[in-house]
Amino acid sequence: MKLTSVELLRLQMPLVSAFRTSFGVQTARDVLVVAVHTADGVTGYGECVALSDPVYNEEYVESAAQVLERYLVPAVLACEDLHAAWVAELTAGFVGHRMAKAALELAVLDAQLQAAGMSLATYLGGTRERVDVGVSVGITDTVEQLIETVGRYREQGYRRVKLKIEPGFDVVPVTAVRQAVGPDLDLQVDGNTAYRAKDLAHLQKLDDLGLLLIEQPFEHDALALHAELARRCVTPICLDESITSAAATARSVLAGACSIVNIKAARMGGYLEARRAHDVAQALDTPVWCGGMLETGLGRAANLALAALPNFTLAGDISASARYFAEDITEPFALEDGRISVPTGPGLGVTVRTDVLQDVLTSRTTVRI
Ligand code: NPQ
Ligand code: MG
Repeated sequence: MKLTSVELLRLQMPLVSAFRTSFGVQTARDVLVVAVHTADGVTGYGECVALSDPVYNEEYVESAAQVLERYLVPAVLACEDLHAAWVAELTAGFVGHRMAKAALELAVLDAQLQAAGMSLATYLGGTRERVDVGVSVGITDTVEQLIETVGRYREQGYRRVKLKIEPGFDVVPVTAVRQAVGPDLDLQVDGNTAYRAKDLAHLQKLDDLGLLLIEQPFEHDALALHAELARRCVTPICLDESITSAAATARSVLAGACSIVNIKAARMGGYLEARRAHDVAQALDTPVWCGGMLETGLGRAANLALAALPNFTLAGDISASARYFAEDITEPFALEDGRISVPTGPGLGVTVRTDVLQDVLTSRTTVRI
Protein backbone atom coordinates (compact mmCIF):
# COMPACT_ATOMS: atom_id res chain seq x y z
CA MET A 1 0.00 0.00 0.00
CA LYS A 2 0.98 3.63 -0.42
CA LEU A 3 0.07 6.20 2.22
CA THR A 4 -1.01 9.66 1.06
CA SER A 5 -1.27 11.28 4.51
CA VAL A 6 -1.41 10.51 8.23
CA GLU A 7 -3.53 12.35 10.80
CA LEU A 8 -2.71 12.62 14.50
CA LEU A 9 -5.94 13.15 16.44
CA ARG A 10 -5.92 14.15 20.13
CA LEU A 11 -9.00 13.28 22.17
CA GLN A 12 -9.98 14.15 25.75
CA MET A 13 -12.21 11.38 27.13
CA PRO A 14 -13.50 11.67 30.71
CA LEU A 15 -13.43 8.44 32.77
CA VAL A 16 -16.72 7.33 34.39
CA SER A 17 -14.82 7.14 37.71
CA ALA A 18 -11.38 8.22 38.95
CA PHE A 19 -8.80 5.43 38.69
CA ARG A 20 -6.18 5.47 41.44
CA THR A 21 -2.98 3.41 41.27
CA SER A 22 0.40 3.56 42.99
CA PHE A 23 1.52 6.05 40.32
CA GLY A 24 -1.38 8.48 40.65
CA VAL A 25 -5.03 9.23 39.96
CA GLN A 26 -6.44 9.37 36.40
CA THR A 27 -9.78 11.10 35.80
CA ALA A 28 -9.65 11.44 32.02
CA ARG A 29 -7.93 9.78 29.08
CA ASP A 30 -5.75 11.99 26.84
CA VAL A 31 -5.86 9.77 23.76
CA LEU A 32 -3.76 10.01 20.60
CA VAL A 33 -5.36 8.34 17.58
CA VAL A 34 -3.33 7.73 14.39
CA ALA A 35 -5.34 7.64 11.13
CA VAL A 36 -3.48 6.55 7.98
CA HIS A 37 -5.00 7.33 4.56
CA THR A 38 -4.01 5.16 1.58
CA ALA A 39 -3.93 5.94 -2.14
CA ASP A 40 -6.81 3.40 -2.53
CA GLY A 41 -9.01 5.50 -0.23
CA VAL A 42 -8.76 3.24 2.82
CA THR A 43 -8.38 4.74 6.34
CA GLY A 44 -6.69 2.66 9.05
CA TYR A 45 -6.79 3.53 12.75
CA GLY A 46 -4.39 2.97 15.61
CA GLU A 47 -4.38 4.20 19.22
CA CYS A 48 -1.44 5.34 21.33
CA VAL A 49 -1.91 4.24 24.96
CA ALA A 50 0.77 6.47 26.51
CA LEU A 51 -0.49 8.38 29.56
CA SER A 52 -0.46 12.18 29.86
CA ASP A 53 2.64 11.93 32.10
CA PRO A 54 5.59 9.45 32.08
CA VAL A 55 4.32 7.65 35.20
CA TYR A 56 3.60 4.15 33.82
CA ASN A 57 6.70 4.08 31.57
CA GLU A 58 9.06 6.68 30.04
CA GLU A 59 6.63 7.69 27.30
CA TYR A 60 3.83 10.27 27.57
CA VAL A 61 1.26 11.36 25.01
CA GLU A 62 3.00 14.60 24.02
CA SER A 63 6.30 12.79 23.43
CA ALA A 64 4.50 10.23 21.29
CA ALA A 65 2.80 12.93 19.19
CA GLN A 66 6.13 14.67 18.61
CA VAL A 67 8.12 11.55 17.71
CA LEU A 68 5.33 10.40 15.38
CA GLU A 69 5.08 13.75 13.56
CA ARG A 70 8.83 14.38 13.34
CA TYR A 71 10.32 10.91 12.82
CA LEU A 72 8.05 7.85 12.62
CA VAL A 73 5.33 9.00 10.20
CA PRO A 74 7.78 10.52 7.64
CA ALA A 75 9.66 7.18 7.65
CA VAL A 76 6.57 5.20 6.57
CA LEU A 77 5.17 7.93 4.27
CA ALA A 78 8.34 7.63 2.20
CA CYS A 79 7.76 3.89 1.58
CA GLU A 80 6.30 3.17 -1.90
CA ASP A 81 4.95 -0.33 -1.15
CA LEU A 82 4.24 -0.41 2.61
CA HIS A 83 3.38 -3.52 4.66
CA ALA A 84 2.54 -3.45 8.38
CA ALA A 85 5.33 -5.98 9.03
CA TRP A 86 7.84 -3.38 7.80
CA VAL A 87 6.86 -0.56 10.15
CA ALA A 88 9.12 -1.85 12.96
CA GLU A 89 12.09 -2.03 10.59
CA LEU A 90 11.38 1.33 8.93
CA THR A 91 11.30 3.01 12.36
CA ALA A 92 14.03 0.94 14.07
CA GLY A 93 16.51 3.77 13.59
CA PHE A 94 14.59 5.83 16.15
CA VAL A 95 15.29 4.21 19.53
CA GLY A 96 12.51 3.35 21.96
CA HIS A 97 9.10 5.08 21.77
CA ARG A 98 7.40 1.66 21.62
CA MET A 99 3.88 2.95 22.36
CA ALA A 100 4.16 5.55 19.57
CA LYS A 101 5.45 2.92 17.11
CA ALA A 102 2.68 0.49 18.13
CA ALA A 103 -0.02 3.07 17.31
CA LEU A 104 1.40 3.63 13.81
CA GLU A 105 1.89 -0.10 13.13
CA LEU A 106 -1.70 -0.81 14.19
CA ALA A 107 -3.11 1.88 11.88
CA VAL A 108 -1.14 0.48 8.92
CA LEU A 109 -2.20 -3.07 9.86
CA ASP A 110 -5.87 -1.98 10.05
CA ALA A 111 -5.69 -0.39 6.56
CA GLN A 112 -3.84 -3.41 5.12
CA LEU A 113 -6.35 -5.91 6.55
CA GLN A 114 -9.37 -3.83 5.52
CA ALA A 115 -8.01 -3.90 1.94
CA ALA A 116 -7.47 -7.67 2.25
CA GLY A 117 -10.91 -8.26 3.80
CA MET A 118 -9.32 -10.08 6.77
CA SER A 119 -9.94 -9.64 10.50
CA LEU A 120 -7.03 -8.86 12.84
CA ALA A 121 -7.85 -12.01 14.88
CA THR A 122 -7.52 -14.18 11.77
CA TYR A 123 -4.29 -12.41 10.75
CA LEU A 124 -2.73 -12.96 14.20
CA GLY A 125 -3.86 -16.61 14.40
CA GLY A 126 -6.70 -16.24 16.90
CA THR A 127 -8.68 -19.40 17.73
CA ARG A 128 -11.42 -18.03 20.04
CA GLU A 129 -14.71 -16.26 19.19
CA ARG A 130 -15.17 -14.95 22.76
CA VAL A 131 -12.57 -14.27 25.43
CA ASP A 132 -12.68 -14.29 29.24
CA VAL A 133 -12.23 -10.81 30.65
CA GLY A 134 -11.59 -9.32 34.07
CA VAL A 135 -11.67 -5.87 35.63
CA SER A 136 -8.97 -3.73 37.23
CA VAL A 137 -10.10 -1.98 40.41
CA GLY A 138 -8.27 1.10 41.65
CA ILE A 139 -7.15 1.97 45.18
CA THR A 140 -10.00 3.40 47.30
CA ASP A 141 -10.10 5.67 50.33
CA THR A 142 -11.64 2.95 52.52
CA VAL A 143 -11.72 -0.85 52.60
CA GLU A 144 -15.54 -0.69 52.70
CA GLN A 145 -15.56 1.26 49.43
CA LEU A 146 -13.27 -1.39 47.86
CA ILE A 147 -15.54 -4.27 48.94
CA GLU A 148 -18.59 -2.39 47.62
CA THR A 149 -16.86 -1.69 44.28
CA VAL A 150 -15.80 -5.34 43.85
CA GLY A 151 -19.37 -6.43 44.63
CA ARG A 152 -20.73 -4.13 41.92
CA TYR A 153 -18.39 -5.56 39.27
CA ARG A 154 -19.27 -9.11 40.26
CA GLU A 155 -22.93 -8.26 39.75
CA GLN A 156 -22.00 -7.05 36.26
CA GLY A 157 -20.61 -10.55 35.58
CA TYR A 158 -16.86 -10.08 35.98
CA ARG A 159 -15.42 -13.37 37.17
CA ARG A 160 -11.87 -12.12 37.63
CA VAL A 161 -10.98 -9.06 39.68
CA LYS A 162 -7.59 -7.27 39.88
CA LEU A 163 -6.89 -5.01 42.83
CA LYS A 164 -4.35 -2.21 42.66
CA ILE A 165 -2.05 -2.17 45.70
CA GLU A 166 0.67 0.10 47.06
CA PRO A 167 2.69 0.27 50.29
CA GLY A 168 0.11 0.99 53.01
CA PHE A 169 -2.80 -0.34 50.95
CA ASP A 170 -2.22 -4.05 50.38
CA VAL A 171 -2.50 -6.94 52.88
CA VAL A 172 -5.38 -5.47 54.91
CA PRO A 173 -7.72 -4.45 52.04
CA VAL A 174 -6.95 -7.57 49.95
CA THR A 175 -7.58 -9.83 52.96
CA ALA A 176 -10.86 -8.00 53.61
CA VAL A 177 -11.97 -8.48 50.00
CA ARG A 178 -11.07 -12.18 50.11
CA GLN A 179 -13.11 -12.61 53.31
CA ALA A 180 -16.02 -10.68 51.75
CA VAL A 181 -16.13 -12.58 48.44
CA GLY A 182 -15.12 -16.05 49.65
CA PRO A 183 -12.58 -18.49 48.17
CA ASP A 184 -14.00 -18.89 44.65
CA LEU A 185 -13.54 -15.45 43.09
CA ASP A 186 -10.44 -15.18 40.85
CA LEU A 187 -8.54 -12.37 42.57
CA GLN A 188 -5.13 -10.89 41.68
CA VAL A 189 -3.15 -7.82 42.68
CA ASP A 190 -0.95 -5.27 40.83
CA GLY A 191 1.73 -3.13 42.52
CA ASN A 192 2.81 -1.14 39.45
CA THR A 193 6.52 -1.19 40.56
CA ALA A 194 5.79 0.57 43.89
CA TYR A 195 7.65 -1.89 46.17
CA ARG A 196 11.32 -2.24 47.09
CA ALA A 197 13.60 -4.98 48.44
CA LYS A 198 12.68 -4.05 52.05
CA ASP A 199 9.06 -5.07 51.28
CA LEU A 200 9.87 -8.73 50.41
CA ALA A 201 8.75 -10.19 53.75
CA HIS A 202 5.63 -8.01 53.85
CA LEU A 203 4.55 -9.06 50.34
CA GLN A 204 4.81 -12.71 51.40
CA LYS A 205 1.75 -12.05 53.60
CA LEU A 206 -0.29 -11.96 50.38
CA ASP A 207 0.66 -15.59 49.77
CA ASP A 208 -2.15 -17.04 51.95
CA LEU A 209 -5.01 -15.35 50.08
CA GLY A 210 -5.36 -17.82 47.18
CA LEU A 211 -4.48 -15.14 44.62
CA LEU A 212 -4.17 -15.99 40.91
CA LEU A 213 -0.99 -13.93 40.74
CA ILE A 214 0.97 -10.95 42.10
CA GLU A 215 1.71 -8.47 39.27
CA GLN A 216 4.86 -6.32 39.02
CA PRO A 217 5.48 -5.35 42.66
CA PHE A 218 9.07 -4.26 41.98
CA GLU A 219 10.68 -1.92 39.43
CA HIS A 220 10.74 -2.77 35.73
CA ASP A 221 14.41 -3.87 35.79
CA ALA A 222 14.28 -5.66 39.16
CA LEU A 223 14.18 -9.22 37.76
CA ALA A 224 16.29 -10.66 40.61
CA LEU A 225 13.94 -9.25 43.26
CA HIS A 226 10.92 -10.73 41.46
CA ALA A 227 12.75 -14.07 41.26
CA GLU A 228 13.40 -13.93 45.02
CA LEU A 229 9.72 -13.27 45.79
CA ALA A 230 8.79 -16.10 43.39
CA ARG A 231 11.09 -18.45 45.34
CA ARG A 232 9.44 -17.45 48.62
CA CYS A 233 5.79 -17.68 47.46
CA VAL A 234 3.42 -20.32 46.03
CA THR A 235 1.44 -17.50 44.38
CA PRO A 236 2.73 -16.99 40.80
CA ILE A 237 4.57 -13.75 40.02
CA CYS A 238 3.43 -11.93 36.84
CA LEU A 239 5.35 -9.18 35.05
CA ASP A 240 3.93 -6.17 33.18
CA GLU A 241 6.21 -3.10 32.96
CA SER A 242 9.31 -5.37 32.62
CA ILE A 243 8.06 -7.10 29.45
CA THR A 244 9.03 -4.74 26.63
CA SER A 245 9.71 -7.36 23.92
CA ALA A 246 9.67 -11.09 23.03
CA ALA A 247 13.32 -11.25 24.14
CA ALA A 248 12.44 -9.64 27.49
CA THR A 249 9.72 -12.28 27.88
CA ALA A 250 12.29 -15.11 27.53
CA ARG A 251 14.81 -13.30 29.76
CA SER A 252 12.22 -12.76 32.56
CA VAL A 253 10.78 -16.29 32.48
CA LEU A 254 14.20 -17.99 32.28
CA ALA A 255 15.43 -15.80 35.16
CA GLY A 256 12.59 -17.18 37.29
CA ALA A 257 11.24 -13.63 37.72
CA CYS A 258 7.75 -14.61 36.54
CA SER A 259 5.69 -17.70 35.66
CA ILE A 260 2.83 -15.72 34.09
CA VAL A 261 3.11 -12.77 31.64
CA ASN A 262 0.88 -9.73 31.13
CA ILE A 263 1.11 -9.00 27.39
CA LYS A 264 0.48 -5.40 26.27
CA ALA A 265 1.18 -4.92 22.56
CA ALA A 266 1.83 -1.18 22.94
CA ARG A 267 4.53 -1.79 25.60
CA MET A 268 6.36 -3.97 23.03
CA GLY A 269 6.10 -1.73 19.99
CA GLY A 270 3.05 -3.42 18.43
CA TYR A 271 0.81 -6.44 17.91
CA LEU A 272 3.35 -8.26 15.73
CA GLU A 273 5.97 -8.24 18.52
CA ALA A 274 3.20 -9.14 21.00
CA ARG A 275 2.44 -12.24 18.92
CA ARG A 276 6.15 -13.13 19.01
CA ALA A 277 6.12 -12.73 22.82
CA HIS A 278 3.01 -14.98 22.94
CA ASP A 279 4.89 -17.62 20.95
CA VAL A 280 7.99 -17.39 23.21
CA ALA A 281 5.85 -17.78 26.35
CA GLN A 282 4.01 -20.72 24.77
CA ALA A 283 7.34 -22.41 23.97
CA LEU A 284 8.30 -21.94 27.65
CA ASP A 285 4.92 -23.32 28.92
CA THR A 286 4.17 -19.90 30.43
CA PRO A 287 0.54 -18.72 30.33
CA VAL A 288 -0.18 -15.14 29.26
CA TRP A 289 -3.07 -12.73 29.49
CA CYS A 290 -3.89 -9.45 27.74
CA GLY A 291 -3.19 -6.35 29.78
CA GLY A 292 -5.19 -3.10 29.41
CA MET A 293 -4.30 0.58 29.16
CA LEU A 294 -7.80 2.08 29.34
CA GLU A 295 -8.04 1.92 25.58
CA THR A 296 -10.92 3.29 23.53
CA GLY A 297 -12.85 0.84 21.31
CA LEU A 298 -9.99 0.95 18.78
CA GLY A 299 -7.34 -0.49 21.12
CA ARG A 300 -9.98 -2.68 22.81
CA ALA A 301 -10.87 -4.30 19.46
CA ALA A 302 -7.19 -5.00 18.78
CA ASN A 303 -6.68 -6.45 22.27
CA LEU A 304 -9.65 -8.79 21.81
CA ALA A 305 -8.09 -10.08 18.58
CA LEU A 306 -4.77 -10.65 20.38
CA ALA A 307 -6.45 -12.36 23.35
CA ALA A 308 -7.98 -14.88 20.92
CA LEU A 309 -4.55 -16.51 20.50
CA PRO A 310 -4.26 -20.01 22.06
CA ASN A 311 -1.78 -19.27 24.88
CA PHE A 312 -3.91 -16.40 26.28
CA THR A 313 -5.36 -18.73 28.88
CA LEU A 314 -6.11 -16.24 31.69
CA ALA A 315 -8.74 -13.49 31.76
CA GLY A 316 -7.40 -10.15 30.53
CA ASP A 317 -7.90 -6.53 31.58
CA ILE A 318 -10.05 -6.01 28.48
CA SER A 319 -13.12 -4.84 30.36
CA ALA A 320 -16.40 -3.64 28.87
CA SER A 321 -16.24 -0.11 27.37
CA ALA A 322 -18.59 1.08 30.12
CA ARG A 323 -15.90 0.30 32.74
CA TYR A 324 -14.15 3.45 31.62
CA PHE A 325 -16.25 5.54 29.24
CA ALA A 326 -19.88 6.74 29.15
CA GLU A 327 -19.48 7.22 25.36
CA ASP A 328 -16.84 5.39 23.29
CA ILE A 329 -15.58 6.41 19.83
CA THR A 330 -16.65 3.00 18.46
CA GLU A 331 -19.68 0.81 19.09
CA PRO A 332 -19.33 -0.24 22.78
CA PHE A 333 -18.01 -3.67 23.84
CA ALA A 334 -20.34 -5.31 26.33
CA LEU A 335 -19.84 -8.17 28.78
CA GLU A 336 -21.77 -11.42 28.14
CA ASP A 337 -21.45 -13.83 31.02
CA GLY A 338 -17.89 -12.76 31.87
CA ARG A 339 -16.76 -12.74 28.22
CA ILE A 340 -16.55 -10.35 25.26
CA SER A 341 -16.91 -11.35 21.57
CA VAL A 342 -13.88 -10.97 19.29
CA PRO A 343 -14.58 -8.65 16.31
CA THR A 344 -14.86 -10.57 13.01
CA GLY A 345 -15.00 -7.69 10.51
CA PRO A 346 -12.02 -6.68 8.29
CA GLY A 347 -9.13 -4.96 10.09
CA LEU A 348 -10.01 -3.91 13.64
CA GLY A 349 -13.62 -4.76 12.78
CA VAL A 350 -15.08 -1.66 14.45
CA THR A 351 -16.60 1.55 13.10
CA VAL A 352 -15.44 4.94 14.33
CA ARG A 353 -18.40 7.04 15.51
CA THR A 354 -17.40 10.34 13.90
CA ASP A 355 -20.04 12.23 15.90
CA VAL A 356 -18.57 11.13 19.25
CA LEU A 357 -15.04 11.63 17.89
CA GLN A 358 -15.91 15.23 16.96
CA ASP A 359 -17.20 15.88 20.49
CA VAL A 360 -13.98 14.72 22.19
CA LEU A 361 -11.50 15.96 19.54
CA THR A 362 -9.05 18.59 20.88
CA SER A 363 -6.59 18.80 17.93
CA ARG A 364 -5.93 17.35 14.46
CA THR A 365 -2.50 17.37 12.78
CA THR A 366 -2.05 16.16 9.20
CA VAL A 367 1.37 14.90 8.09
CA ARG A 368 2.08 14.58 4.35
CA ILE A 369 5.23 13.72 2.36
C1 NPQ B 1 -1.64 -2.04 34.52
N1 NPQ B 1 -3.67 -1.11 33.51
O1 NPQ B 1 -2.02 -3.17 34.32
C2 NPQ B 1 -2.31 -0.86 33.88
C3 NPQ B 1 -2.11 0.37 34.70
C4 NPQ B 1 -2.79 1.64 34.22
C5 NPQ B 1 -5.98 -1.69 33.60
O2 NPQ B 1 -4.57 -1.59 35.45
C6 NPQ B 1 -4.64 5.70 31.91
C7 NPQ B 1 -4.05 4.92 30.97
C8 NPQ B 1 -4.63 5.25 33.18
C9 NPQ B 1 -3.44 3.71 31.30
C10 NPQ B 1 -3.98 3.58 34.83
C11 NPQ B 1 -4.67 -1.45 34.29
C12 NPQ B 1 -4.00 4.04 33.54
C13 NPQ B 1 -3.41 3.26 32.61
C14 NPQ B 1 -3.40 2.41 35.17
C15 NPQ B 1 -2.79 2.04 32.96
O3 NPQ B 1 -0.63 -1.84 35.17
MG1 MG C 1 0.02 -3.83 35.57
